[in-house]
Amino acid sequence: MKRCFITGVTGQDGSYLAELLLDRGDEVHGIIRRSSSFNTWRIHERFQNQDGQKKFYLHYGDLSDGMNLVRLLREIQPDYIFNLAAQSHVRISFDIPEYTGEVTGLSTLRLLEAIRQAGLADRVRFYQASSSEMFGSAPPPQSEETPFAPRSPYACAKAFSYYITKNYRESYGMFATNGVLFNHESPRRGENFVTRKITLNLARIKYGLSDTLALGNLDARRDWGFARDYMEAAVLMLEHDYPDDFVIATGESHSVRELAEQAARLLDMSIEWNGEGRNEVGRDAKTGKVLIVIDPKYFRPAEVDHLEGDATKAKATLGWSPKTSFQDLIRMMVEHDARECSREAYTKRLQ
Ligand code: NAP
Ligand code: G4F
Repeated sequence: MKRCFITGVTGQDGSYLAELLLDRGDEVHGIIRRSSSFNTWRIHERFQNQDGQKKFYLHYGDLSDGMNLVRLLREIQPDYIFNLAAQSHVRISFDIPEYTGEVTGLSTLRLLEAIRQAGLADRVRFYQASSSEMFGSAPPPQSEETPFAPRSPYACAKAFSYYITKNYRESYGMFATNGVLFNHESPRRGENFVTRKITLNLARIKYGLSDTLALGNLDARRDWGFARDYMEAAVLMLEHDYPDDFVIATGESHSVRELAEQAARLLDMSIEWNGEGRNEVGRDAKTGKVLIVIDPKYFRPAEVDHLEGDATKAKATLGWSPKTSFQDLIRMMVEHDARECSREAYTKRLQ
């Protein structure tokens, strides 16, 4: 049984990771922020009614509060620390660059220092949620050997976190590992990331809950995997004999346009594209109705055009490989969102 400490437990990855660890019989401690709206929906249903077997504990905390982190680590004495907390939205990082640098970058240093202050540097295993966004404009396929070329305040902050994690490994001999994860999605993905935005909003259109979906760059390509598969990799990294840096990816990329077409097909709609640039629209081929429009507010000041990872090292060293295909992932998300929208449409009809 391992005692695990997760920052970002209320997020997509944190909720899958907590489940995986609890299912193995581990004890899980997560930090949650006091926020104006209740933000525990991903973990609320799953872990609230503890059955006596599951050891899940939530503590108030914030990555910007170092003293609190030291106190929590002293009290909890974790074996594993997973640092998943971040301002994780790339587009939004251009609006709040300083805040993103503080939370997504500097806070990793704060947590690593808290580990030292709590006297845990010799025994704790630390996982840093690094990101394929750090590769930025570097051409695909990207692997552990690819030099970083970050294109956003978010990616720059993640690069700082990556290097400081490596630095604490080299300077203090800490077991500190970077998981450099390519995009991973699920029905629990935040609604303003492009996969979920598409599956949810096309389902809303299908059930008459909205009219159109506004998107930005349709031609960006991403390597999209399933979040739970990727959290399995995070656990394997901390169970490995030594700390290191690992790329986690499917090795396959698709454009935003292909993603929208695939999601629409699963909802029995077929998209036909007309026009160019900002005037391009996606119409329902059967009815001619406009389903998708372009809104420049979703363009980024600097875009990452093509991410496609090479996870050969993780496969060879950790024995990890993705279990879920792109098609199955999008199907899972569309089915989830269609169910939710159908229920909402039914309730509206009754009112
Ligand atoms: P997410 O759903 O946006 O979750 C982010 C988490 O960080 C939330 O639990 C959030 O808490 C927490 N958080 C934000 N600021 C905090 C602060 N100041 N103090 C404490 N907690 C704070 O992100 P995700 O998709 O699960 O990703 C997890 C991590 O992996 C992130 O670091 C992300 O940058 C990185 N990553 C993600 C991907 C991906 O494709 N998903 C790929 C590579 C790397 P609240 O609920 O209170 O907001
Ligand atoms: O879904 P996205 O916002 O994800 P992005 O920027 O790749 O970042 C995600 O993956 C990273 C790993 O590489 C994580 F580190 C990060 O935390 C986050 O989880 O956008 C994907 C692509 C972009 O090229 C974007 O320009 O989709 C394009 N896009 C087109 N229309 C859109 C939209 N993105 C969003 N969010 N919303 C749109 O309307």
